[in-house]
Amino acid sequence: MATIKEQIDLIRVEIDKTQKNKATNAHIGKLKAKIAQLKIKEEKAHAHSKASGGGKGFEIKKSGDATVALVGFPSVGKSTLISQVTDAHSEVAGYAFTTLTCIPGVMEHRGAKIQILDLPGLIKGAAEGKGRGREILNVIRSADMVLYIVDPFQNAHFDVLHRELHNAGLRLNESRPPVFIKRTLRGGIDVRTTVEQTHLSPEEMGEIIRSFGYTSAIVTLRNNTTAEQIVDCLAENRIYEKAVVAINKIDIATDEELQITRDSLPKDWPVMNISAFKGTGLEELKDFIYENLGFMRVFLKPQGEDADMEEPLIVKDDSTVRQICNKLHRDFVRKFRFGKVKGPSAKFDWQRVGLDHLLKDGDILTVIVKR
Ligand SMILES: Nc1nc2c(ncn2[C@@H]2O[C@H](COP(=O)(O)OP(=O)(O)OP(=O)(O)O)[C@@H](O)[C@H]2O)c(=O)[nH]1
Ligand SMILES: [Mg+2]
Repeated sequence: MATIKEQIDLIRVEIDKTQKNKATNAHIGKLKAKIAQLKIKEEKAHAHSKASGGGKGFEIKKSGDATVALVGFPSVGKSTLISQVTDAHSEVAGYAFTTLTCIPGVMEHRGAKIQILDLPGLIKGAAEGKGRGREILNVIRSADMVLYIVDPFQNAHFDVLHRELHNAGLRLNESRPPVFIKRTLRGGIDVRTTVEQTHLSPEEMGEIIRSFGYTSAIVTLRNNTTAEQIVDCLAENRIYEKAVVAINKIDIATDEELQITRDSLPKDWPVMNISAFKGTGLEELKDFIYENLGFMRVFLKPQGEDADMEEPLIVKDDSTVRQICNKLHRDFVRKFRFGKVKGPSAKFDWQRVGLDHLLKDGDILTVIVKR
């Protein structure tokens, strides 16, 4: 009997051998659904062996306003970088696998405290637990953003890594597919769509959905949906995360080598060039990280006092008054009466707002709570 991993590998080989076109889309979808199920089985088996004394995860305490995970092959310069931009010191050396555990550091920039995690060079097979891969992947999954470090002399590695993260359920710079599946008691698989479906027929969708144990469900589709998107919606371990890339070692790469590396990366991803060793581009990198994390500043004005214009609260740029309240004090949401806002999100100065009011960068906020 083949192990779960061998079964998954066999299916992957079959997917790779299958020509990708309209006629094979449903077949590939079924194979991917099968992989998703085998992985759920594998995770369960692993959790079981862990409970009986298996491997231990990296103990990482999240801190600061956001967490960024450094991801890259061995020797691309991850530790060199973290030692330059944070207060942490991580050993640097010219051989692979210098870093064996997760080393956290804090980078302070524009009022935000950003936790950066140095990780061992992730390698192929990590999703199956190779080279502490499972622990590394768990740290990446819980981060707010991935910062890929790419070495221009081994740029083929990006694809290998990216695929590894994809196999582990990480969807980087992708949005959650607009697919909604609701289990019902009877009626079979009822597909309702607002756009024309060219990838799969309703029967083919039904087959994938039934393979996840549903007999009746209402499926609502708002885009031309692929088999993989349906599987992503049904598999529970998908994580949608932001990712950016820094091409390192520009001090020893030619313009041509840098261009080739850039061309090997996804066209619409944020990318910049640095030399961690020489310190080139590192201030720009801090801005780049800050901006891609999507932060904004909210200034607080306690009732009857002046606003604190020195130390804004650093929050995600889609935050509402509720999120600010949660950050200030655990009782604030329960005791909330109303907020008052002056600034870009207010229609006029000191507009009265509720918990669901969306704030904007530079707002000044007063929160009024019940006594
Ligand atoms: N020329 C040059 N060398 C660099 C640069 N950044 C790192 N290096 C060198 O690359 C080698 C590996 O650097 P590390 O920072 O240890 O790499 P790592 O990614 O942490 O490697 P692992 O911990 O093994 O995964 C060291 O010899 C560094 O001095 C750079 O910007 N330019
Ligand atoms: Mg290292």
